[in-house]
Amino acid sequence: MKNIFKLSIGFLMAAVAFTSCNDQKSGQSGALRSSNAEKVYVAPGEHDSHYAFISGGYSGNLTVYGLPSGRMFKEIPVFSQFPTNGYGYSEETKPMLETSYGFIPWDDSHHPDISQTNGKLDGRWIFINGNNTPRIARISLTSFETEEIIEVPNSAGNHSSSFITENTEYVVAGTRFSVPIPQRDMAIKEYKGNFKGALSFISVDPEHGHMDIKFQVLMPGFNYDLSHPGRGKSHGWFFFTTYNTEEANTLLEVNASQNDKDFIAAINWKKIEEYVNNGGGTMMPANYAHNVYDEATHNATSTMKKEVRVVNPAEVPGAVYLLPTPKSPHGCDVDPTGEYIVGNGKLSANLTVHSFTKMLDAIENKKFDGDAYGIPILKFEDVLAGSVEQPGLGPLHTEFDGKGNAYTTFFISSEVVKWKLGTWEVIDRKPTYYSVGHLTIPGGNSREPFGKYMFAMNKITKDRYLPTGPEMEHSAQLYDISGDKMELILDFPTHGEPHYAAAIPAEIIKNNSRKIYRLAENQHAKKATSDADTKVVRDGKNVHVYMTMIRSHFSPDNIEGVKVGDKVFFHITNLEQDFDVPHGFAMIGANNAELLVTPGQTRTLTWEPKQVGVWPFYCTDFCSALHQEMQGYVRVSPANSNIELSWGLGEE
Ligand code: RUQ
Ligand code: CUA
Repeated sequence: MKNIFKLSIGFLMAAVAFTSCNDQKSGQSGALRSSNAEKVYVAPGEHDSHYAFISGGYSGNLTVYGLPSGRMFKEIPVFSQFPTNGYGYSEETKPMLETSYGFIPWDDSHHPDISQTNGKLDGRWIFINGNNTPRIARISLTSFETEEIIEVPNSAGNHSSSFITENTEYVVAGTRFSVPIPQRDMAIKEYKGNFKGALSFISVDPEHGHMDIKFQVLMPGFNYDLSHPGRGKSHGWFFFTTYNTEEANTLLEVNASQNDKDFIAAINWKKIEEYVNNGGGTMMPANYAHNVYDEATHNATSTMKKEVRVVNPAEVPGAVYLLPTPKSPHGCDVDPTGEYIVGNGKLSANLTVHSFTKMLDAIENKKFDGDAYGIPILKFEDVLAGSVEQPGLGPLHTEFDGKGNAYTTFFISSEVVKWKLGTWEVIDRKPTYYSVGHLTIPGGNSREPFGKYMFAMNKITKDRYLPTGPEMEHSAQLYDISGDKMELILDFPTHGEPHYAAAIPAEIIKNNSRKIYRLAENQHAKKATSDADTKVVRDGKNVHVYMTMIRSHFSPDNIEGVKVGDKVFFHITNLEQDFDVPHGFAMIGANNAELLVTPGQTRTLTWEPKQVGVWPFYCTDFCSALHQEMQGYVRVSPANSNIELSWGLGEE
């Protein structure tokens, strides 16, 4: 009684304190207002209105959240092995992580982007870049599985990626580090003038989504930081921010901050595409992996590609221009109309906005200010649309709400600032906790944003949550942006380091979500689609087990005749044809991970028994009342034993 009393008094006092605070500065404390709690409350059993796909950064993966609840639904493995379901461990998925450097079990993923048709999110696929070992992945938004990964040659630090054009003609990947192209042994201090930056245009097959590098533009040796497609009137162009136009190779924090202005590189990809379609460009020897997962065979294959088409900008006059942009710009964002190109100069006091119309005019009238390696530099004043004066410190990224407003994050002053396109006036600012990087508005990178929610992804968490040792998960903050002022309505933790995120209304995706794989359509060469198909076959030292799983047994569940030194391949098919009934498989002493096999799917785990004995396996996913009974044994005999292979289920 007493405690309840104390609690309610405390609550009242807090409520009073926050209300008065709100009156004074319409502030950050809004999160505690009960009307805000209602805004994010999704009652048990109800669904969220939006999906958010948040990059996992150094987890290498992609996480799926619901908005407005901030609940995490799934982690989709992309560039990293994922013991939770065996991705990158099973024989079927290992080829997804092949590269020209061999098998790579990890990457650093940054910028997810959802496929578009006519500049609108179509919800078919989501693309994301591997930053460290340059790769682009395509993930199906039907199965929520990674279906394809293509390595990007001639690239290093694949950061100005992966952004797509408005009909998903291309997914574009730009290099952060310039490097010798082709790679060769040379002195680092000879960087300037010799290294190059490759901007890769990867075509996407409109029906199946298959990726192919159409061409790479070999640019001067700057750092290409971020990029965005033109849209609407500027469709056909692509814009990249650059820094280190000084081409320094050491102590970049000083040496790459010398120039008053770096550039936004504007690439007329339509023009280059036409040139390439007419046979332009040069085929250059290369070596890069192209990994494709086939949903019908449940298998991935990896192919090494041996050449890539490169284009020198000098070969295609009128295709590449440089727009001077103050000081080491990071984000490069294009508004929904395609008219404004926002460059966020990290060290600049103002935000610079270029005009696409003025850019075309400056090109037409040759308003140049010299060139860099033959690429015309447009006159700053002649392309400038306007600037937002002193909006904050350390601008990073900008998104749009489709109502004529832009929202920019400021890392140093830890805030999101809302400003008006065209008048450049600041309308609102709200703090973020703390040191915000990217922000996302559903569809905020398309012609039709859904300007109801915005969330900020912060780099530093500190006291926002209960402490969890020296490392805290990063935090996101959700704002209601439907009114004039932004209102903070929720804090939620994220996983890894979210760089960008892509979000979309749930209706566009949820009805297409796959429920099962049809057994009748399973084309896996080693499937067993009924207990009658199960068998164990010896091929020299390789033993192939064709196994099935169904509530609540494996077939076979007893296997004898395996020997030390054998390599056992468990090819396991889940016979369930019911939504959300995976079974797991784990084998004692296996040097990899479990398998989580979804209904109708076949997966293979390799096990190399090292010790004589009788060794159990079991189902890892609590699938039924008799889940604990879902188990079996493999008898392992000495290498020289002559025990014949035998297997069975239900034999006494
Ligand atoms: S970055 S926090 Cu990798 Cu997109 Cu700007
Ligand atoms: Cu199958 Cu537990």
